[in-house]
Amino acid sequence: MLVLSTLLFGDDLAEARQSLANLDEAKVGAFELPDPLRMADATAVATSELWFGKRRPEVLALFRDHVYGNPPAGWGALRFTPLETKSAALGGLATRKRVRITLQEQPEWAGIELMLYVPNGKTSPAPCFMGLSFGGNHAVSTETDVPLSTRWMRPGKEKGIVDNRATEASRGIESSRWPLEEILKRGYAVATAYYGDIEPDHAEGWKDGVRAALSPAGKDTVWGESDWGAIGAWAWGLSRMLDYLGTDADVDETRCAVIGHSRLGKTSLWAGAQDERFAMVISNNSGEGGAALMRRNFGETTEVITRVFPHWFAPKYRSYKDDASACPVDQHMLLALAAPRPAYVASAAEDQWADPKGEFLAAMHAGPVYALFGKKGVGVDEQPGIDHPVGEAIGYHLRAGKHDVKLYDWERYLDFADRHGSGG
Ligand code: GTR
Repeated sequence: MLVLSTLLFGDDLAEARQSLANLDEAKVGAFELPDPLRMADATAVATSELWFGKRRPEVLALFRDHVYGNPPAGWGALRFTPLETKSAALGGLATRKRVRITLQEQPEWAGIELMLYVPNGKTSPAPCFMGLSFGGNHAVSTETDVPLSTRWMRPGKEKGIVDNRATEASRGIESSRWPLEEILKRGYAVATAYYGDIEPDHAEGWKDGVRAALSPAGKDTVWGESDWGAIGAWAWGLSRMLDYLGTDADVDETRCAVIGHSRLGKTSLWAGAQDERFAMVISNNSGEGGAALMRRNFGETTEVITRVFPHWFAPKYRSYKDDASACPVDQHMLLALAAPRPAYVASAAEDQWADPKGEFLAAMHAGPVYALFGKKGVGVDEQPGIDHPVGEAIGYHLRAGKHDVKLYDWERYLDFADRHGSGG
């Protein structure tokens, strides 16, 4: 253990620790989930009015105080600077725009470079899938005229990164996770940005991100127990991207789904929980700190995630490392914060680290909150088998294969969005 923690860090340490985590269903043990429909003072929540008026704000505040931290009270005016409009992108299928989103009062923060593809030939504003990427816009797109990101990137993890910077070799490396043509042909726009624009993903990354820019003490900030972490910052960035989309006549900002994979799936859930303008919330293999129940001792644990990635969460979250049952929330309540909007949770069969069953159970146990609105959640009470998508207001599937985003996942999300009236 000592060797692991001294020689390895970040993702490498997380991977090495997989061997130490429980991956045996028989050893999970019993646990009791907090009731999303019972107030802290034990009042039962039996109506959607009470949910919205009292319980939802309470649950949101609990997640802020205990897990992801509190966002800043304000950030002043935004500035949207158009960088490019290319009307015949992807062989004429789409118009590509790039826009820089900055804060007028915090010029030291370089801002978010949003890349938007809208399908050509539409007569009405397009619904949109939006999410952050691990490798930058040039990694999402296969178009060689998308400028390389110049920002800090994780070493080793993404291909073509040299000295923490993108190189030509990193073009398109994430394109299999973003099947742009399939999405656009179905009538949806796609909006994306590099997550490191908002905050570089390492323990000191906040000093070069929006958290330092918005903190009165800047780089000298000492974070309090319930202050926001990187996931909170990334989620904040998604909301600022949605602010921009609200000004773009090609996009219908009332039909924007927020999507993310893995740590960015944790982020999309948190963005969708806080910002009700996201019309749909999608978590792809988000695991611990995302869709997976924290009380289930399977795969990654609170102890591991807060040791390896301390900067992702509010410092308080680590206090639950030895006893998740002391935390006043669990992740089914995070999904419930999306209600009554459609939400989707996807797992992968070989991604045991993310605890597929714990992800399904969270989706299932969010159901009672959807029922307050007369909606059915996943509609089943047992995890479905591989490649058997289920669900009504809450979609769920367990894809064959590894931790990744595949075309299979996207086809399910597109069908789900079509079904819920977000159709292109
Ligand atoms: C792992 C981490 C997971 C997940 C993943 C990712 O190292 O343990 O929680 O977030 O990284 O984002 O790829």
